[in-house]
Amino acid sequence: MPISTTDGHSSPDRLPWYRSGVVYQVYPRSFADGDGDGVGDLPGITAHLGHLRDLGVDAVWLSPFYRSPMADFGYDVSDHCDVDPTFGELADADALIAAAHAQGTKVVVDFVPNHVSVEHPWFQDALTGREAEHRDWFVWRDGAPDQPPNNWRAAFSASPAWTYDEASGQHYLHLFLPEQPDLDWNHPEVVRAMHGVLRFWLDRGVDGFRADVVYCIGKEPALRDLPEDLAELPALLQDFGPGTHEQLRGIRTLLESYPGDRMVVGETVLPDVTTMASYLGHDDELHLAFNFSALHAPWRADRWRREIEAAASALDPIGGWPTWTLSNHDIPRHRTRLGSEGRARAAAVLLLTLRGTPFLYMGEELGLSDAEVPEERRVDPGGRDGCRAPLPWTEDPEGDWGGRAWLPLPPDAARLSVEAQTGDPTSMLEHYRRLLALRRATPALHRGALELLDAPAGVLRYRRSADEGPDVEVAINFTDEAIGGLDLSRRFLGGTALPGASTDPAVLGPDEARITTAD
Ligand code: TEU
Repeated sequence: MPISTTDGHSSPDRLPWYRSGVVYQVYPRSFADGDGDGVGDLPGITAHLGHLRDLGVDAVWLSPFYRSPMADFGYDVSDHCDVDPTFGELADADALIAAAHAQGTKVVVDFVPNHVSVEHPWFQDALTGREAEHRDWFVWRDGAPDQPPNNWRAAFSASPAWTYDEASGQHYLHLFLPEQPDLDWNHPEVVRAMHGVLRFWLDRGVDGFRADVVYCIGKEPALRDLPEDLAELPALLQDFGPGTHEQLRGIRTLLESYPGDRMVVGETVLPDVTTMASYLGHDDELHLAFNFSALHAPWRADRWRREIEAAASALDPIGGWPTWTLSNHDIPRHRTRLGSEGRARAAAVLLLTLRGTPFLYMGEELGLSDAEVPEERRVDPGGRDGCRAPLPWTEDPEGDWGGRAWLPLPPDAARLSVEAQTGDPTSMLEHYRRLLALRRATPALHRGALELLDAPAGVLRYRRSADEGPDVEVAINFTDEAIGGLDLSRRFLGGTALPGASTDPAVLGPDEARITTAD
């Protein structure tokens, strides 16, 4: 059954980078420490850009490095147009962008449109009273101190999404922490100011944005009570409706006024891919949207087959392009969720051979698991410290972090360090490098159509084909038992087996994934 027959663009030779490429997410606190204070920083990232080049990714997405009191580790921004001293200074951001571009790596920065920090001057002004210039930039409603204006509850707690301000006798809305007041995008000055933030970074040369919970910005002023299951977490799974679409069109127009393929990918934590796809509009809203349905799919061949079909049927009719992610800074790493290295290797083959843009999360190429974080060292209000552990670069990983890393290192850090894995063909790192090189060299893989093929239970099979280069077939065994009765006799291109290893053309071993060619 051919399910995706076009690459969505008339000229296959010129797919924009964000369709043909692979994006690598960096969480700046934990990528690399340039000054030995135990916390990652921008000079650390710049010094390690060679890792991204050697890995073979096309773009880096940087989680927030802006000025912030760090109540939500940077997702509470107090100055969008400056670098937090923890991470360096503005000149370090410029240097990072220049160095990335010099090696051909695109730069995507985080854009946090839904809320700011309580310490942002806009909110500080709003707190001065009902007549303040920036008062209406936020969402204020009347109500008795113990009577929140509606039934919405904030993320990371079961508490109301409202905090009462005694001085003015009103509540302000925060879908996340009380330290993250929501902006009111119904106010034209907010739109202008936030467009100014986009311009600031576009003018500094960034290639795109990852827009944090961007589907939340179009809230209707009525702010009606929600059914109980949605009220529990209105920031998630809530389709806020028409206001957001209008704002996204404005953002898209702004990006298109700049030369080059500037891109916005939305963090769309929505109930299904059809709702997710609606935020691409008619190719006039987001360029890409994260597929959280697939991110949360269990490791089963039939479930992944369904995710592939669902993404194609939601996106193909509108010319949208899929994205695939297995890990990020908000959920346990897939190596931890899947429970074995063998499965993580098969998952890498899946991620890097599907039709769509893969987003890697730093450290997955090392096969890192979540760190065990003892109670007394936990710092994130959302309980997400484990996946944010610092990366091991050398066989002295503690030393990479000045002997005082801000979080415990992941298990087995020395053995899984970049230094220890480099050049070892059996390592996860070399597995990722081989897969990324194959993907880049093979048009069928980075831009071709995808056709699902029949396969025995437990196996997922698909064919990728483009108008140039060989067709490629992928077969993945999602189980930990060998599965026979297959015909995989064609030329071995890659997979979980080592290059040169002998493979049985009729059998996929436990957790085996195999890429073969048609010729
Ligand atoms: O995440 C939004 C979001 O959906 C997360 O809250 C996620 O579902 C949750 O962490 C699961 O435990 C974005 C950012 O990625 C996250 O780091 C921020 O905390 C959040 O927005 C607020 O800006």
